[in-house]
Amino acid sequence: MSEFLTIGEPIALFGSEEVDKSLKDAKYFQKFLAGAEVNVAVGVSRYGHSTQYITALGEDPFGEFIIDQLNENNIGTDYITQTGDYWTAFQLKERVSTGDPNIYYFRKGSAAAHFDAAILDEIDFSDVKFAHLSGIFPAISKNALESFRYFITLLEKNNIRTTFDPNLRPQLWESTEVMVETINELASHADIVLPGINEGEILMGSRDPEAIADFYLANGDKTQIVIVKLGEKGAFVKERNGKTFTAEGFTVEKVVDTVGAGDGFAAGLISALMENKTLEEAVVRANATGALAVQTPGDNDGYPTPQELEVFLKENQA
Ligand code: KDG
Repeated sequence: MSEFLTIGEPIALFGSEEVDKSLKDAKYFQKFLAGAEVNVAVGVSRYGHSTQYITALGEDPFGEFIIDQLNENNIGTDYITQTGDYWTAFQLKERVSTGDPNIYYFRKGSAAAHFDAAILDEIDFSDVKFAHLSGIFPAISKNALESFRYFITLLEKNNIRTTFDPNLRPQLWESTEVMVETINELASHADIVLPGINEGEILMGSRDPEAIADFYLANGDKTQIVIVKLGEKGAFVKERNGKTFTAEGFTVEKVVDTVGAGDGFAAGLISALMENKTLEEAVVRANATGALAVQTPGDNDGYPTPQELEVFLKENQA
């Protein structure tokens, strides 16, 4: 029994320790737990909430590494299956001094791509307050997409509140058209949709945050809130009742790695809403978690505990 659930593909990440060196020349790497949805689970768990992470892993060293990492982060593994037939995914990441790093995936045909949806029927939804969904898991295989759709029907049947982050990964989809159509259809099932401003442009053709929000409010009757992530500028929020606000981002002195900031944003938002904070407070926590995330080399190693968040807000809030 857990307050929070998510489904995804976890990845063993090897991040280069050498700044601005291509992977061809880099020699030294650090190993981390990665994967957009598992990042969110790490963030929510670090804020003190019980979580379960749903996936399939290989019976291999990376699968074992991921189980160890989930245990260390207090993330439940009740709905994880392991198979000797397929490998656990991994990825290599360059380190850059500015902008987003290049990432190379080794995930095609992975254990998660062969996820067996039968495990979804074993989920105990009784204490679940929130589920987080992202556009990555449904992109990794046709089987994962079908399992994802089935998971959505179970969430709807059990009246579970959901967030959906499009997390566009064009290299995982057969075409941009299929990606856009599928992501927007999946988004229509979410209570809260969390597009980034660049993603909004690809998904509905505008960089105007309010136009993006209006698009997702019209896209699905179920959607009550759209939060457009504006990077270091913070986030624009629009609710179904027409209320809008912008929450300013936090200034970060040194950005080490931008990957994982969006997942940290989701973790901050979800954890705060589970604690019955107001939407405004939740978006401040979301921005703060994203700002802390970019100051460390892994995806999720910068996500704070409640005490660390308090210190950060004290030092950084006007
Ligand atoms: O959001 C972070 C993810 O991009 C990273 O951890 C790897 O899940 C991943 C992906 O598919 O990009």
